[in-house]
Amino acid sequence: SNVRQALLDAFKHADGEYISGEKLAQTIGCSRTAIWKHIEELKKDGFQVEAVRKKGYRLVTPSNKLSEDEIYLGLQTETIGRSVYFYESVSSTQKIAKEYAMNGANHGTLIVADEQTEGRGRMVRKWHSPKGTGIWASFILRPDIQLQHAPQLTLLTAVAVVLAIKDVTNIIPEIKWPNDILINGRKVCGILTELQAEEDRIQSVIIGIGINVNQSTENFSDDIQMIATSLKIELEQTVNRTEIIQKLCYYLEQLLNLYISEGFPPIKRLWETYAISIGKQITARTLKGTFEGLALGINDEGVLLLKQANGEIIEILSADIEIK
Ligand code: BTX
Repeated sequence: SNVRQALLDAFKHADGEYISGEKLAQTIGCSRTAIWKHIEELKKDGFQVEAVRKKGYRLVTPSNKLSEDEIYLGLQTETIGRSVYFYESVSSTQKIAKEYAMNGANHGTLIVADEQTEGRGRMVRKWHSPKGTGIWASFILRPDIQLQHAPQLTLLTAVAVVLAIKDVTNIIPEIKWPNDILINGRKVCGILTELQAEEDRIQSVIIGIGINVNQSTENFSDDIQMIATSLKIELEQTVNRTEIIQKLCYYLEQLLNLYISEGFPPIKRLWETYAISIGKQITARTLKGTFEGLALGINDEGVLLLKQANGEIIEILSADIEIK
């Protein structure tokens, strides 16, 4: 509601200081009883509000719950994330996003869930998405680009994720081509890009992003415990998911604007800044077979160039990469 949003805004501006009920009522333009009622509701929703006689109210910590209100509040964008839909639990945000896209959802629409029961990776792999700990999000984009350029959006998204994590935590993650974001060699985020096209025109691109934020090691299932990490594990403190989502929206919008106006080269340069696989000996497992060689870099299409032992340079469109 409006009062609720105004209240959150006021607390945000107060920056952890007390504000009296009277002042709140005045600024927001409602009764003190209404303020009290809305504060009770915030508490029910997991916000920690402290009330002290003669001082007033204070938001102790931003809640670590996700909500449409909170995401919307600190958003610094014009399109990305402006329409945001939050779900407590879904099968997969990709599936929901596809339904929204088919029903005409705007460019920039964001679907976020607190839990996914059937989170997916590439090639029908599973994506572990336990409740209350990560960011399980899908963005609907409607970029005016050619079909064959769509993989560039995965690389663009990887850069946006890196910058968002860097801003909030000061950790600088690394990108492993094409879609893994690693910290200390372990996967903190995966990106899944799916297209809906008619002939060679893109109807929509659904970009799925899974970021491990507040998991502890025990929260990871046995099969991924050795390969996965979370921001909390790396930083040794809880990280606010809403802030990461807001930054992610911000950088996605900035980078998309840059991409639309100047093409892929500036995105490629940024991507290369954070990429780890380049210049290394790698093994690439593709649907067509396994290839080994030196990763030379990516070309202007975002395709990985691999120099084999015999000197032949091959293009890798999609693969799982192992760095030696
Ligand atoms: P991927 O195929 O590159 O990676 C999948 C592999 O990563 C799995 O086989 C497993 O080994 C490992 N893995 C699974 N869960 C995790 C995890 N939480 N952290 C680290 N490693 C893990 C990557 O695919 C693309 C993932 C996209 C996920 C988002 S979440 C929102 C959206 N909805 C949805 O269903 N998928 C996307």
